[in-house]
Amino acid sequence: MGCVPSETTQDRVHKPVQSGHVPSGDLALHKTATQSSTLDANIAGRAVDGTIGKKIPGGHCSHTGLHQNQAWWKVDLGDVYRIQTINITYRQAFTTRLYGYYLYVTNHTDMAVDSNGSISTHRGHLCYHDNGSALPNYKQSRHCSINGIYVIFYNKRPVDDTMHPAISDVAYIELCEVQVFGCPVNNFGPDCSSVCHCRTGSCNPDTGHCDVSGCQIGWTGTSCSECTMNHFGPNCSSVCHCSDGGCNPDTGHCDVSGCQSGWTGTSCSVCDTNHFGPGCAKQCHCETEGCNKIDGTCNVTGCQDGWMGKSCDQSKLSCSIRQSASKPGDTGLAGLSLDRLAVTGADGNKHC
Ligand SMILES: [Ca+2]
Repeated sequence: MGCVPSETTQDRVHKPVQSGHVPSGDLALHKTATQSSTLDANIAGRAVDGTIGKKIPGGHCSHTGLHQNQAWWKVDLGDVYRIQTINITYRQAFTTRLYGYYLYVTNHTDMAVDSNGSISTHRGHLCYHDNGSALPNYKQSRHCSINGIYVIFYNKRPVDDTMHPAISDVAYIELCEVQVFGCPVNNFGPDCSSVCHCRTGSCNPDTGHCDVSGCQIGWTGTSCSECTMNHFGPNCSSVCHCSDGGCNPDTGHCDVSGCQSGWTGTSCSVCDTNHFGPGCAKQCHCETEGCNKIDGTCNVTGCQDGWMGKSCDQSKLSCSIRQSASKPGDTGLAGLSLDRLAVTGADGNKHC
C-alpha cells in the first residue's frame, strides 16, 4: 500500500464561494471517493451514494479487499469546507472490523502511510481514534470542527492497543455511508447563508464566532457580520459621515441627523472641489483651487484677492463696510485700501 493520495501533489487553496451558491447539507454526497483496495463491486463511492443501507448485499456499502493489514477510504469534498460533524454508518454487525478506526480531515493530497503502517499525521488532523474497551456502535457521529478538503477513514491490524479480544485480525473498511456536515469557509448559520468577517482565520459554522481573532475593520457583532456604527455598504467598507456618527448600514443614509460638515446628500458624499462646510454650502476662496472640506482653510496658499479670514469666507468689501459703519461720524472709505482695514491673523490671512 502506498500513499493515500491521488490527483496532484499541490495543496489547494480556498476559493471564495460565489454569491448565490452556498452548499450545505451533506457535503460528501456524490463526491469523489477512493479506497486502498476494493472487494468485488463494493466501490468507495457506495459510501457517498445517499443511501445509508446496513448490509453489503444491498449494494450501498463500500468494502476494501481481503487479507490486508491496513486500509483507507477517502472522500474529496471538492473544495475547502469548514467541517463540523462527520456521521458514519458502518456495516451493521461487523463492528469487530470497525474497532480501532482513525478518522482524519486534511487539505493536503500527500498524507501518507508511514513505514510502521500508520497513516502520517503531520499534515492531517486526527478527528477521532477508536480505542475503547468495548466494540463501537455501527453508527458513529464525530464532532470535528476544522477546515479541510479530504475526509479519510483508516484502520489497521494488529491494533496498537489489543485490550479488546474480539476484534478482527484483518483490516477491512466497510462503510455504508459517510456524511459530512459543515459550511464553506467563512459561512455560517443553518443554511450556511451568513458570512463572517474575521480578521484572521475563519469562524465556527454553527455560531459564526471567529476562531482566532476579532473582526475585520468595518465589521462588528459576535459573528462579525454587522457593519460597525460608522461603516455601511455590502462590504461595510464605506464610511458614514453623519453628524451623530452612525448611519443606515445598507444605504449610508443619516437616519437621525444630517451630514457632518464637509459632506452632503442622502449618503453624505464629500463636498465638491470648491465647496466646504455644513451642507457644502460655502464656497472656497483660496488662491489655489480647492480648500479644506470642513473649515475652508486653504490647502496650499492664502485667500483669493478680495477675501480674508481663516476660511477665506469674509469679503474685504463687506469688512470695510462694517468697520466704516461701526465708527460714528466716519465719512467713508475714501483713501483707504481694503487691506489696510484688516489685520493679519495667526493663520497668515487677513481678518476684519
Ligand atoms: Ca451508501
